Amino acid sequence: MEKWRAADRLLKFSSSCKSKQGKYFYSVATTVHRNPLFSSISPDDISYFKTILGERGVVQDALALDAANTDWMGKYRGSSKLLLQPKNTEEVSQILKYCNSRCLAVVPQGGNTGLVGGSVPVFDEVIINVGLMRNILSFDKVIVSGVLVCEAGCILENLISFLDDEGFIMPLDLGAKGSCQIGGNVSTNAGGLRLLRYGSLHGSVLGLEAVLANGTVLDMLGTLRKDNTGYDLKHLFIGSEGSLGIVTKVSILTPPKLSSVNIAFLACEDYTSCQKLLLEAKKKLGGILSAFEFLDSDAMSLVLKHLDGVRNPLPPSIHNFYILIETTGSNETFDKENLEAFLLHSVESGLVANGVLAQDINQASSFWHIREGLPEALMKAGAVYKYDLSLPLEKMYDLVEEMRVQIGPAAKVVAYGHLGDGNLHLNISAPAYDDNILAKIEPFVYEWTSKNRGSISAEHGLGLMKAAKIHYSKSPETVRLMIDFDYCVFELLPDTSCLDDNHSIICLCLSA
Ligand code: 2HG
Ligand code: ZN
Repeated sequence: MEKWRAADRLLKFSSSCKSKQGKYFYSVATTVHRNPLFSSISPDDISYFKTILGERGVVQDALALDAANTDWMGKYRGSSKLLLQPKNTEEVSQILKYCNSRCLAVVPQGGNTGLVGGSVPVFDEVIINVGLMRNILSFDKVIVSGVLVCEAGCILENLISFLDDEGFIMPLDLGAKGSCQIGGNVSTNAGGLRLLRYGSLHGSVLGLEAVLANGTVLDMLGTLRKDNTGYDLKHLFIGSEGSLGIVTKVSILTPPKLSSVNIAFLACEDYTSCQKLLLEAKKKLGGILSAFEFLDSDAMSLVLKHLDGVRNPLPPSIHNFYILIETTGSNETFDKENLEAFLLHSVESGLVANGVLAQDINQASSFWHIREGLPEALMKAGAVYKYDLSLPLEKMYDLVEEMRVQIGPAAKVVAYGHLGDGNLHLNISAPAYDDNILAKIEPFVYEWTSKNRGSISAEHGLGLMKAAKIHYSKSPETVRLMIDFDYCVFELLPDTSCLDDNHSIICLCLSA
C-alpha cells in the first residue's frame, strides 16, 4: 500500500482534481478524498460503544445525526452514521483507543459553531461530541484568585453566568457564547470581543487535560501561574483544532468583575479616522479600554435589514464606519467622565462624526447586538463567503475596497471585526453560492493577505476550508516542522494504527 506521510496529506488537500469519492467544498481547490485505510462502522463497533457508553451515549437517530453532520452555516456537510456522547475523560479515552485499534476516523465536536468546516465530519467519521461533559470542577477565588477548572463541554455562556455570581468574568466572550463550548474555544484558540483587554487563551489557560489518539490521557491540568519544567505542551493543544488530541478539561485564570462598564456607539466618516480613534483610545482610555469593534456602512445596512428589533442608535444619516467602544473599570464616576471627555475631544477634533453613550444596560446590550448579530444577519441574507484575517491596521480596509472592485455588483462586500486586535472579518454576501464569485475572491484574498504579511486565520482556525492554505501564512520550514511534529506525536504513541496514511485519526477540528 502506498505510504503517504503527513506532507502528502496536505498535498492531497490542495489537489483540485475531483473524483467520485472526493468532496468539493466552498473554497477553491479544497477537494478531499476519503482515506481508503479507514474502516467503516460495523454492528460490532456499535455494540462495543454501547458497552462503554450505554444506549443513550450512542446516537444513530437520523435527525440528531443530520444536525451533527451539518455546520452552523449549512455549508459543510458530512455523512457520519454515528455520534458518540461520552460523559467523562475515561469514556473519551476508551472510545479513542477502540477507534484507533479499528482504524475508524473520528471528528471531535463541541458546540458546532465553527465557521471553517472543522467541527463536522467530511465523510463518515465517528463524531465524538463532548457536550455531556459539562461539570464545573472547581473555582478558586480565595487562594490563587479566579482559577476555574471545568470540563470541555461547558457552554461558554454558562461559565460566564457562573463567574458573574462569583464576582468574576471569563476572559473570553464571543457572539456564539450561547452554544459554543470551552473545549472547542480552547482547541480553536477562539479570540472574540475581550481579547483586546485580556489577551488570547494562550495567556489565560493555565492548564488542560487532553486525550491522544491511542487513548492516552495527558494530565496537564495545572493551576499554577508559573511552571518552567520543560516544554509547555498545553500551548500545542490551544489552537491545534483537535489535530493532536481531544481537550477534555481546562483550567482558566479569570479576572475579577469590575463594577463600571460603559459603552459608546460612534460614527466615523473614513477609515483613517477609525485608526486614529483607536490610537487615541489606547492613549486616553488606556487600562479601562475593553473593546474596540468596527463595522462599515454595508454591514450596518445588512444588520438593520435582516435582524428584527435592531435599530441604528445614531440619527438616520448613513455614515461610512461605526465603532463600538467599551470601557471596564472600577471607578464609575471617573470612568464615565473619562469616556465622555474622550468622546468630546474626538468629536471636536473631527475624528468622530456622531456618537452616543449607552444610558443603561438595555441600551448597552442593544449596541452590542448590532455588532454580535452580524454573522446571523449575513446568514439570513443568503450565501456568504467568510474570511477571518489579521492584517496590519493601516492596510486593512484597502483589502475591502480592492475586493469591491474585484467582485463588482455580483455580491456585497461587508466588513467588520475586532479593529483593536487588527482582525478583519471580511464577508462576501451573495444571493447564492456561485463558482464565478468564488473565483474572484480566491486566491486573491489569500495572496493579498500573504503579500501584506497578514494571517489568513486570525481567530477561527484553518478547518477544512483553509487547511491547504496554511502556506499563505506560514513558511515552508514552519509547515514542515508542524507536520513532523504531528507525525512525531503519533509515531511515538504505542499501538497507534492507521499511521501509514493520514496518520492522525483525529483529522479535523474541534469546533468552538
Ligand atoms: C465575530 O467576531 C465572529 O462576530 C464571526 O468571529 C465573524 O461572521 C464572521 O465572519
Ligand atoms: Zn470575531
